[in-house]
Amino acid sequence: MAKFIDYTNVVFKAGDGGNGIVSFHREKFVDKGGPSGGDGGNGGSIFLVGNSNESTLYNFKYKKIIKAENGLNGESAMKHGRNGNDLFVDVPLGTVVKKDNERLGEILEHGQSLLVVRGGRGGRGNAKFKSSVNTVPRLSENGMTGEEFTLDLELKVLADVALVGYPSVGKSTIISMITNVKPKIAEYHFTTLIPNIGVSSYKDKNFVVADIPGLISGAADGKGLGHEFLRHIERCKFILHIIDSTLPIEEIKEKYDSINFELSKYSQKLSNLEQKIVVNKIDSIDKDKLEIIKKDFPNAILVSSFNKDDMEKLKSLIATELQDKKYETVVEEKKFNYYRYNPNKKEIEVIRLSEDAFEVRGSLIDYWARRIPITTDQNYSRFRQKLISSGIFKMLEKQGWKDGDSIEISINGEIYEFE
Ligand SMILES: Nc1nc2c(ncn2[C@@H]2O[C@H](COP(=O)(O)OP(=O)(O)OP(=O)(O)O)[C@@H](O)[C@H]2O)c(=O)[nH]1
Ligand SMILES: [Mg+2]
Repeated sequence: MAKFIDYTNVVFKAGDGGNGIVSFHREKFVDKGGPSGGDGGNGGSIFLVGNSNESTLYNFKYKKIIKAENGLNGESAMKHGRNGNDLFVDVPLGTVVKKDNERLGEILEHGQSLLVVRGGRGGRGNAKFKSSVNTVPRLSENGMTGEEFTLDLELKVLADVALVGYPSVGKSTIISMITNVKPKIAEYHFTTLIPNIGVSSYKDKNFVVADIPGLISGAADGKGLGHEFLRHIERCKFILHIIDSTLPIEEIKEKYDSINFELSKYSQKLSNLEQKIVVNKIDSIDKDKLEIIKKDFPNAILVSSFNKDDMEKLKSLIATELQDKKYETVVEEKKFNYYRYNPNKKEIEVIRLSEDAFEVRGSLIDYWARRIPITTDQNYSRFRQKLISSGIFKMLEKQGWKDGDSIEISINGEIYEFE
C-alpha cells in the first residue's frame, strides 16, 4: 500500500523564455532584405490541479524537482520559437501550498488549478525592433528565466465528516459499511495505521468520510497514532464520535471524556467542531445496558455497524447534518501572467570596488543585463541607454567617477566595460 504522505517540499521550476534573434531576409538576387529574426517562445508555467483520485502526496516523495519546458529560441524568417508547454501536476484535494510559510493557495475541488510558478517571457527578435528610424535593427532580447520556488505542500484531508474514537470501537467497520473503501478490520487496537477516506452517498448527496487511527489518552501529546492525523480532521464539517457500547459503562464515559480532552488539547478548532455521538455494537449488549447508555448519552444515535438499516440511518443523519455546512476556506488564485519584471528603481545600489571599478546591484539592472544580449553594437547601445535612464551614472558620479573615464561595472557577476 502506498504510504500516506501528507507533507513534502518540492522545487518547481518554470520554463525559461527562448531568446529572440537577429536575422535578415536572404533571398537569391535580393541584396538586403528586412529584419526577420523571430521572437523566443514563452517558458511553460506549472499549475497544480486537484484530482479526486489522488489521496496522498506520495508522488512527490521521491520527485523533488518538477520542471516545465523552456521556450525555444526564435528563428530566421520571422519564425516564433515554440512556447514551452505548461505543466499540470495532479494533487489530492485538500492540498495547501505554501512558500516561505506564506499561503499561496489551496486545492479544494476536482479540476481546480493553481498557478505556482510562471514561465519566463520569450525575448523579442529584431523583426520587432524595426522602425522608421531603425530599418536595419540589430537588436534582440533574451528570454527571461522562469520562476523557481521551493514550495511546501501540505495535505489536509478534505473529508466532510470524520469518525473519531478510541481504538477498536468499530470506526473502520462503519466506514466499510457506508462508503466504497474496504479497510482492514480486526479486534486488536491500532488496526488502522493511516486514514481511510471513502465516498458515501445518501439519496442524491455525496459526501466524503474519513476514518482516522484510534485516539488514546495523551494523543495530543503524541501518544498512539492518531495525533499525526488530528490536523486532517480540523477540516471536517463535523465529527462522529464513536463509542463502544460493549465496554463497562464507566470506561465508556472515561474514554468519551478523554477523546474530547485530546481534541480540545490539540486545537481550539477541533474542540469547537460539532460532534454527533454514535454508540456502536448495540447488537452485543442487553436491554438494561442499552437503557443506561441512552440515559448517559441522550442525544446519541445507537447502531450496530453490522446492521444495514442502522447504517442507512447513519448516512441519512450525515446527509442532513451536511445540508447547510460549507468549508470555510480561502482560495487565493494568482492571475495567470507570464513572468514580467517588476523592478524597484529605488533599490539600486552602487558599490565602489576600486578606482575605476564598481559593482551595481538592483533588480532593474539585473533585468536589463539578462534581457539584452551584448551581441551587436545596437544591443550594446540599448543596454547602455537603459543603464543611463536607470540613473546609475549619476550615482557613479556621486561616488567619484567622471564622465569620460573608462569604467568597469560588475552586474550579476559579469563585468561590463564602458567608456
Ligand atoms: N459486535 C460488534 N462488533 C463490531 C461492530 N463493529 C465493529 N466490530 C468489531 O470491533 C472490532 C474492531 O473494529 P474496527 O472497525 O477495526 O475498529 P476501529 O475503531 O477501526 O479500530 P482501530 O483501527 O484500531 O482504531 C472488530 O473485530 C470488528 O469486527 C459492531 O457493530 N458489533
Ligand atoms: Mg480502524
